[in-house]
Amino acid sequence: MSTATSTLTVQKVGGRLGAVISGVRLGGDLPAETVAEIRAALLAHKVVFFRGQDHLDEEAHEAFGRLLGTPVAHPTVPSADGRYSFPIDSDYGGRANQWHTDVTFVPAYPAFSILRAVVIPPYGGNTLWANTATAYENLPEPLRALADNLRAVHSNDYDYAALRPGALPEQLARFREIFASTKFLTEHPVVRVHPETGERTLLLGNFVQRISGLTGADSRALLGLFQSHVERPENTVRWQWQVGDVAIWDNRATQHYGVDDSDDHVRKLRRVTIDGDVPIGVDGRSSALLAPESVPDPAFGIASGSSTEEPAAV
Ligand SMILES: O=C(O)CCC(=O)C(=O)O
Ligand SMILES: [Fe+2]
Repeated sequence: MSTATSTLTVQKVGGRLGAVISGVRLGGDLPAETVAEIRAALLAHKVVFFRGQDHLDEEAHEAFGRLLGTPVAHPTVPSADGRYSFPIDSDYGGRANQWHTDVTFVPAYPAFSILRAVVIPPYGGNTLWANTATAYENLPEPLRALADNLRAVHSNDYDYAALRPGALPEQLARFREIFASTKFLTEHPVVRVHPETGERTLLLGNFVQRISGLTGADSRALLGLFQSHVERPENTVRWQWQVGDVAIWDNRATQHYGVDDSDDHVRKLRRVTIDGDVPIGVDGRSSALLAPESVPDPAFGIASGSSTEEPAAV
């Protein structure tokens, strides 16, 4: 399917999600009408791809991001160069080969991520995305009803060492000292009502530790069950990167997975994340920060007091 709009062409690449947008040079100076078209395509297709955006540097990448919202820093990984742009770099052992939604260990996790390919290996290193709205929609009714009533605890303090048996000691140290320097625990509804489209989405992924109120064994069984519906091949799209590609995903309606199959070849991407709001479940209840009790950075909706949402911190 291809739809021509005033300036852009949007071409679906997967049945459930994914579209290539052509006819646009991304940057901070796009007209509001073009930004509105990109945003509409992004909400409809969940992940959109742009080829040939080699002109973008860190600054222009961020400037384009500002057209979609406010860029946010990672809650625990400090920026080396004072930018919001975050490196996804094979040199740092940075492999994202777990199904996840970005930064769900804080309440108001990012709405969008914008990933730009800088160095791409000669083979492998594709990224997969899954549609968490169709994953929910295609569940049998009794499972949808069950999911609607569950909440789950997400944390950045996941079992990194066990997931990476080959990790070097310095990579494990980096994980502990940086990524998990502040241990966040956030309870989210398992079904999030999308704030812009109203769709119900499954809010899971690798930061989930357990389902609230269940034993570890019951949690694992149910998480495996729901997650298997997210990961079904029909529910995913796969992107083979070229240098200069940009992918933008709706982080509230997708999970993604960076395939770690390019051996020791260098792979470098940069990611800019755009702020999101605190999720709300089908019962109207918001997500809640369980730990830490006070955090300095209000950018993730984790500072209590001034928010109009239900207090996030408990
Ligand atoms: O390396 C990849 O393909 C995915 C990286 C990732 O998870 C992200 O940019 O959020
Ligand atoms: Fe990610």
